[in-house]
Amino acid sequence: MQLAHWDIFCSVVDNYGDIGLSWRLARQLAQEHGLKVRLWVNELASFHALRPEIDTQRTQQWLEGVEVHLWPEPFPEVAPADVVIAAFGCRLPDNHLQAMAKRTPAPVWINLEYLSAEDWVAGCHGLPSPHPRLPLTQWFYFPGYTTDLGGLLREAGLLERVREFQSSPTSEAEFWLALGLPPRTEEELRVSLFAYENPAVMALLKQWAEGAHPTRCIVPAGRILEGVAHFFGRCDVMPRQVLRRGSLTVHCLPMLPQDRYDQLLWACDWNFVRGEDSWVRAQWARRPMVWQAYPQQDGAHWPKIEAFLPRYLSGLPEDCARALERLWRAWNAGDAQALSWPTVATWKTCLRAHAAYWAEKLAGQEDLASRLIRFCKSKL
Ligand code: TRH
Repeated sequence: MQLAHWDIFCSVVDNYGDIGLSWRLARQLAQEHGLKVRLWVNELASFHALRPEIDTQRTQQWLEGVEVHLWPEPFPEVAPADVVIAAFGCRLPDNHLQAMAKRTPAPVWINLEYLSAEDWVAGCHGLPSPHPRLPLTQWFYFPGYTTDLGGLLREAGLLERVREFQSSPTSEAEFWLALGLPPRTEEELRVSLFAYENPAVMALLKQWAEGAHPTRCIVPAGRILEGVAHFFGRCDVMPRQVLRRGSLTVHCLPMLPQDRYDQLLWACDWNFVRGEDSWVRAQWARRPMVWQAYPQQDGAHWPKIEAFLPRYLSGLPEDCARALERLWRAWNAGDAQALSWPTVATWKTCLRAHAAYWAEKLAGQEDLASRLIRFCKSKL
């Protein structure tokens, strides 16, 4: 088979998105396309947080058909694969680049970039970047929302599984039970909260606490927990702790295995997500979401928000779109004054229908893994 062997290199800098995405891609290439995939990761602790089956003491192991390697330093002499993916522009070991250059034919070398809805991305997707010294070309590959870009990660049958889960009261009830949460009541709102530190979290929790309807907020372990603890007058909170104030109940959970976290997004009425991978997953979840972009010091994340908002809001009634936009902006700016949950909450039904429409519309496009394979074949 052409291009049967793939290497994915992932350098975990901080957070979970890099390994979260690399893992999903590796698994999909192996399971759905029958490819032999090696995933090289420079540290296994983050991977273990998403996939507890990963043994952090082992330098080589198998998971769901993917050969997972701790990316050692120095890098051993390893025969390069047919396709080499440097996830998010990570730097490949020099000796491996040299081995790639000696190989005939040279591997198709991909720089898998971050997702952005900005216009400039279309001009860069698919561009070559020749190595300054070696006879090798790296290709820029940008995920994206339009057919001229690299697509979004989506496993086969994903939307069908989401729809089935959401239309089955038994699946949902079993899910909550397994998490140790009570069954949902008719009037209750369930929200998942995954976010970076955010000064506006106090205002958000206060608005839920003062709301007319009960809100149950599920918070997997992470950077927002300290703010949640402060709201309840505590220094910290423990996984499994349940906190109550007014109409609000908060369930603090340990970090969930990735597939289970995906289901949490399917099961909640609203999802607060961040970064890249949970943001994409929230879009597949067919439920309204609030996205916190990965904050960058120079404000480089704002153009990403500005580019995505009009795309996502298109088709919504004007007042509804503006209410959601204000909430997203306030959340990303950490602006407690500007944050108005009650205004957005009045649009609940409309926003839910829109989220389902958005997911179905996106799913009409070819997924990232299939497009990437076609792209690599075209570079042979
Ligand atoms: O962890 P993140 O903040 O990652 C970010 C982004 O990838 C960003 O682009 C990058 O530049 C920056 O890190 C350094 O958010 P993200 O992308 O949503 O990744 C989180 C992963 O964690 C995702 O795969 C879902 C997974 N997850 C679980 O498996 N269990 C959980 O309980 C939670 C909350 C998340």
